[in-house]
Amino acid sequence: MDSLYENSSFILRTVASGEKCSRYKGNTVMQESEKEVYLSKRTKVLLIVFAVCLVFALGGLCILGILYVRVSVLLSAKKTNGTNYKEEFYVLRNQHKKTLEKLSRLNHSTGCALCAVHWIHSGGKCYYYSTVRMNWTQSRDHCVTLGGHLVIINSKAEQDFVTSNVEETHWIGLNDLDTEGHWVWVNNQPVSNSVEFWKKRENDISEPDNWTKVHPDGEDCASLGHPKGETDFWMDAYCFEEKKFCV
Ligand SMILES: *[C@@H]1O[C@H](CO)[C@@H](O)[C@H](O)[C@H]1NC(C)=O
Ligand SMILES: *[C@@H]1O[C@H](CO)[C@@H](O)[C@H](O)[C@H]1NC(C)=O
Ligand SMILES: *[C@@H]1O[C@H](CO)[C@@H](O)[C@H](O)[C@H]1NC(C)=O
Ligand SMILES: *[C@@H]1O[C@H](CO)[C@@H](O)[C@H](O)[C@H]1NC(C)=O
Ligand SMILES: [Ca+2]
Ligand SMILES: [Ca+2]
Repeated sequence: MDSLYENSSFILRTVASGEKCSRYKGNTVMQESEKEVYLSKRTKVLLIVFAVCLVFALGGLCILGILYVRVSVLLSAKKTNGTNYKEEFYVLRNQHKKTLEKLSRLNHSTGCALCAVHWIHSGGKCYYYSTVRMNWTQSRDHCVTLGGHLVIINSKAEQDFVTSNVEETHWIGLNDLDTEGHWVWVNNQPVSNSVEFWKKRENDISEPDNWTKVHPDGEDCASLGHPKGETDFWMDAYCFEEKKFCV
């Protein structure tokens, strides 16, 4: 009995332990199925997240594509615009160059005036005859403010042109203020022996005569003619005299 009891208890115990075991086994089975459910849920979530990401990525790509197309359209428009302006610029620059060449040819060949208003064109130079009278230094300085200088006569043609337009004595850009008897132009060039138009007198002293009868300092400034008489030759005169002038 005792042993039976013992046995039975053992059986019971084994049953109990078996139960435990089976319960345990059942537990593990349940856990595994839960795991499966859990895993599939996770997969679903992951899939959804992935899908959402995909949608977003596709949307982004679409937007990028649209932007790219727009920008490339704008860029190509600008490019054609730019090349158009470039071509236009080259055409205009060419025209400008040709016009300048034509002008310069006109300037040198014909006597076509390209001088400011009230200035007279001759031989590629512009001349201006003053309407006011000033002493020589004033005249010289005034010419500079007009953008020129007192006239410098370099040829017979120029002498003829300049004197053809004057009816009274005018200052020219010639003086011997620095060194008596050494006549220089306002550009510091000395008078050429071959190009000078001093008044010559057959039986009397020729110009420049440094006349001292009116003023003891003598005459140091050159003019066309004198206050009474011809104007187509040079004479030295008193620098303080007021005369018209050519520029
Ligand atoms: C060129 O540019 C001008 C000024 O930016 C604009 O008005 C014009 O529409 C453009 N032309 C083309 C063909 O893009
Ligand atoms: C024409 O000649 C004048 C006088 O020499 C000069 O000042 C002017 O610049 C010239 N004009 C052209 C277009 O060459
Ligand atoms: C001109 O006159 C001045 C003043 O009398 C005198 O100093 C000078 O030597 C004269 N020049 C000539 C070339 O006679
Ligand atoms: C010329 O005139 C100015 C202004 O009236 C005067 O200051 C200057 O001394 C004069 N020069 C001569 C050489 O007379
Ligand atoms: Ca003199
Ligand atoms: Ca004189």
